Amino acid sequence: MLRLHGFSASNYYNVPKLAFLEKGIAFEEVVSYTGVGPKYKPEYLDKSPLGKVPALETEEGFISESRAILEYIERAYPEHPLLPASPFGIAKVQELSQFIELYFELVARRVIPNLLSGTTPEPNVLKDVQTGLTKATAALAKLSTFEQFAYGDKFTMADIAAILNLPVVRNVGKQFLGKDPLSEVPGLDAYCARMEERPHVKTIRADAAADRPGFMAHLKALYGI
Ligand SMILES: N[C@@H](CCC(=O)N[C@@H](CS)C(=O)NCC(=O)O)C(=O)O
Repeated sequence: MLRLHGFSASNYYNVPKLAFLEKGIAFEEVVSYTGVGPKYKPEYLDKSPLGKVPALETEEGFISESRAILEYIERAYPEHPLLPASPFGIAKVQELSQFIELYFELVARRVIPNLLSGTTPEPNVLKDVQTGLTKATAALAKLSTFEQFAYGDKFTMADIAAILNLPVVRNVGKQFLGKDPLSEVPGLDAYCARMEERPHVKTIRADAAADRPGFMAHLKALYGI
């Protein structure tokens, strides 16, 4: 059986996890928190070269990088597709997914250590984060109206990207920028509320909440934060 390594409080781990759930594919979860190295699970570096979560264990070997894992899942298990049929549709879903990851998640991620440790970000870092998120927020409405799904009339990988990454941006905005920048995107609040009603999204949220104390205890034990 496919074994997914990582932890449920991780948005990246939840990318393949939500894909498995939505596609109805059986998988096993193996808990590995971040911070692999000499003090914690050094063998994990053979699964994911930079020690990042998630890693997928298949009969042929390990795959790291959530995007590569998603592509593997989609090709190995074509039923209940998470991509449209047309080449153009596929490209648009990939475009939106990549946009969300590069220009929202990775920008907001710079201050996640502050969010987790309750510390104040460096002013220059915070300024960069604000500038990046403001630019991306204005551009997002050009890629999706969020009328039904993130792209088109079916649930796709773009919804997975939106569901898992945009809450991180909202949290960073509310905590450090004095507002949730995404509430300005037309249709997005209603879209997010609809997505939260999906049974598998509820599972992802419940598992993330249940995992958070374990993750925080791990951070304290490993890094003292
Ligand atoms: N590009 C990677 C990013 C994964 C990632 O950053 N995961 C975080 C947990 S949410 C992690 O493992 N961080 C530890 C580290 O970067 O050393 C992917 O898409 O899988």
